[in-house]
Amino acid sequence: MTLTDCKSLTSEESHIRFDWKLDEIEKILRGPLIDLLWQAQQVHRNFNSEYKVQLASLLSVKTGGCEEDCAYCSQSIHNSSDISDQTDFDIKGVIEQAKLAKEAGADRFCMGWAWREIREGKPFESMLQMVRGVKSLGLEACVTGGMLTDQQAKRLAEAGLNAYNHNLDTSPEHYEKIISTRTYQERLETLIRVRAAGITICCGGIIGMGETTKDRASFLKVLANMNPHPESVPINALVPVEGTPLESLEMVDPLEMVRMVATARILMPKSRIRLSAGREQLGKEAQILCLLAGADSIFYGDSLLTTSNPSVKADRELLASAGVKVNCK
Ligand code: SAM
Ligand code: DTB
Ligand code: SF4
Repeated sequence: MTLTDCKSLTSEESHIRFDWKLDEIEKILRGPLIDLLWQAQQVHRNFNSEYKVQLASLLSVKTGGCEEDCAYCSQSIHNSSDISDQTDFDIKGVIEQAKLAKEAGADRFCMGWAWREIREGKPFESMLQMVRGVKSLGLEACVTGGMLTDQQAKRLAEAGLNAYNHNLDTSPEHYEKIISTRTYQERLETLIRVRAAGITICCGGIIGMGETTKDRASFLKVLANMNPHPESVPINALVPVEGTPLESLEMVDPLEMVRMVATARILMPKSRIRLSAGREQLGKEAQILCLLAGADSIFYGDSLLTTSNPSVKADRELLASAGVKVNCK
């Protein structure tokens, strides 16, 4: 498939592939933006019957105090960001937040736990009850909580969990410059456990952490050669947080986000590509270009985990000005 061919996809080209080569991906990622956008749009429309944006709201259930040393993260004990440890075992309170998210129009409710792995006992039992509560509202439920055991994955599946978010964050090559306390291989094994339990995978990463274009291609290669592809792929732009080793990095060029989204769309035609952290810094026009490039999900709600997100009102206006429909069920 060449990027400069402005034609419709043939049936051969419409096959979903799991054997992408690094140089092919790099060529797509670096290609003329105008052709990249065209190609991504064709793939998107060819594989997805309607253009609808999924709205996923986020809530941090356990905030801060995390043992991992992710260089971008405000919640790591290795960093000196001003985030106080806080755990919310108040199941009713969490369900109440989910209800508000649903009333504001969300499809999916994602709950975050800042820790290395899911803890047995009260924390895990509360997590299961939260998942059941979110599901009872008719929302999709997603959890992100680090590593888990096969048994925990099974119990989450039984509670009705739709998706588990566990990011690879960057390329295998760049990874060790960002995190030392957990290996890439451990992340891949967690994803296999989630998949084996019958829960869909939400797996993506961050750009703007000092990686090269080749690193971005290499990161996308790992995702695109998973069979099946992750059902959701969050693409975050680094939000540089004070007190983290990456605090003084500059915000990534918005067009780099457009390129990442478009390439992810071409490689993983049916996955939900979520335009994630960093949207406040992107501006309206770049976000619309990302939608055009095939982003079909956003985090929706005034806050992410510890940083802010565009307001619900601003997002309603954005989606209306782009003329896209929301809600996926
Ligand atoms: N502790 C769990 C884990 O790491 O799997 C879940 C929470 S963690 C905060 C979820 C993801 O948020 C990270 O993997 C990373 O991709 C993204 N993230 C965290 N801080 C970020 C930042 N400052 N800018 C952009 N993305 C960020
Ligand atoms: C993902 O890829 N991005 C979300 C979600 N998964 C959990 C988190 C973004 C966090 C941004 C920084 C913060 O708010 O702390
Ligand atoms: Fe912990 Fe997740 Fe933050 Fe890493 S990204 S420090 S694992 S909360």
